[in-house]
Amino acid sequence: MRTSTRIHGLAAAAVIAALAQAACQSTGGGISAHPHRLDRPEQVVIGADRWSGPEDCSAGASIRRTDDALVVTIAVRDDALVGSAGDPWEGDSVEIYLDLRPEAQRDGSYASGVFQMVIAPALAPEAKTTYSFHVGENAFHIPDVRGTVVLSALTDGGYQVTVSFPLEELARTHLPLGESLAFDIGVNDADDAGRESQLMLFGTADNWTSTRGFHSIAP
Ligand SMILES: [Ca+2]
Ligand SMILES: [Ca+2]
Repeated sequence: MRTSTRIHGLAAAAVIAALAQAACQSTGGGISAHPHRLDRPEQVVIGADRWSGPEDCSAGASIRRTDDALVVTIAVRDDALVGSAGDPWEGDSVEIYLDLRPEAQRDGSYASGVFQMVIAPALAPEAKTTYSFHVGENAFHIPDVRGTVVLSALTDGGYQVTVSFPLEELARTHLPLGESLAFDIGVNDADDAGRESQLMLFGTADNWTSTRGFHSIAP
């Protein structure tokens, strides 16, 4: 039984990896292929005076549920790709915010069922995509959602990130995905050294400590 369970788990992981790979390749980094856009001045929540327009930094994002996973794809346009040796949000990177609590329990706080993920794309052939999970200011770093597949690829004029969370592990680590969830997407832009600006799809620069700006959808 044990062996069979493990094989089933590995097979599911392989399917999720294949889905993430397909999502990463299918859109080719095109922002316009995605329903959610980060390209308006009012979405610049950090460094408004340093953001020079969509060609400086903008993004398109989609979030969808498959049989086994919650898949988030973010295509970023950025005129200069710069990583960070320190905190990942100080370099070019994206942020995913998820609140899996039932709607009636979404009170703005970071509690069980809420987390943030920061993903820094691989900017050189030998580099690795790096990511970390965070939750609010009281418990800064939390365990990974096991089996999460994180891919990044350089595109014409930017990069693309695809993250596939296995539903089974989301439920084990946080809460089961219900009919709706609240989410947000952020993009950090460094063009020289350190973050110059941050765009947020729905919320504010306080997203890391308050869920009030998240947006509810039925994925
Ligand atoms: Ca830029
Ligand atoms: Ca940049």
